[in-house]
Amino acid sequence: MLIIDAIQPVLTEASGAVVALGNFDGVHLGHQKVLARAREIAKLAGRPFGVMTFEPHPRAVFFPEQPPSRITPVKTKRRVLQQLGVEILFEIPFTIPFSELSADAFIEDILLHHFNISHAVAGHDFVFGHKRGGTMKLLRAHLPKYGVQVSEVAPQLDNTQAQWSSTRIREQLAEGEIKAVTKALGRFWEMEGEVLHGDERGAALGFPTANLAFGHSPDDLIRPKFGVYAVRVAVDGHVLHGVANFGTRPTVDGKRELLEVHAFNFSGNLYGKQLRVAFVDFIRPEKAFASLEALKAQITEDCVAARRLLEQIAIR
Ligand code: RBF
Ligand code: MG
Repeated sequence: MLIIDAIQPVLTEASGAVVALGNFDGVHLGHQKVLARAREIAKLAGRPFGVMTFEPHPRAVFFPEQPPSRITPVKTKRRVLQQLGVEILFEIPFTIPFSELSADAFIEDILLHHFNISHAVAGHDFVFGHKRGGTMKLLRAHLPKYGVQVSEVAPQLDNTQAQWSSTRIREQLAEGEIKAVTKALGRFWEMEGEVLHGDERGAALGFPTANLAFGHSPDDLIRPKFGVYAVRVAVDGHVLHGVANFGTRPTVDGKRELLEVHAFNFSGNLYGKQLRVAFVDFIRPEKAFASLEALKAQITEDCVAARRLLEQIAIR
């Protein structure tokens, strides 16, 4: 996958692409329909399959005081797009000055002049340009004059007739509704990062953990509900099963948010490694225990619950 992260005339290999347009945070099933359509059109036309998106997420630029809300950080989004067969990723740097570009200028300067697309594909509700003034209708009014086609993808509904939505996925993560999130994404939601040096207290408790911390800039990863989860951990190309706590550890007077992962049947050292932690199911909310003994007893039960939940996944 070729990543173009500047607004400049593209090289021949990226020219004439069939391009899906959108933010695609989460790359959920609704997004995947738009991507599948673009891929199909590209294949039939013998053109490159492209995606155009904006980085950082526009809401991080417009509302920097809001808490982090990314479902898929840029690294995850790129990986998922690549797995979906995307050949050219047009990753437009999103800034306030860029946001002031009119919808007409976006069409003429960016889509036509710089990126020279051959076909635009987007969801019915895609909007772009200054004050969200550009719509699918505007694309249809202008692009065909230049021989560029426009395809609109109808709303994709789940089994409750609701539209797949990034906003709803954010709410579900905040509520610990992991099954619903998995369904909407068509894969497990993940937190990923480098393992920190811990305080070894977990090992003293009998449950050594690998700990990940997450930043607080506006474009950082969204925080799921504080609590305990059954997880699958990818590290060094291996997959481990485990249990994880996301929260501040009120029992030991923790302050900052951490994801603490206890992997089953594993005794190696994970410090400094890159971990991808897939959330399989929610077990219980985090809480303050009266003693470390009480916490330890609860973690023992959490492990039993996690193993059972992970076994169910394995046989399906
Ligand atoms: N800490 C809490 O204060 N409350 C909890 O409910 C809690 N649950 C945990 C569940 C699991 C499966 C794990 C691995 C840790 C949990 N912790 C919890 C964090 C625990 O306090 C921490 O791992 C040790 O203090 C070592 O830092
Ligand atoms: Mg949408």
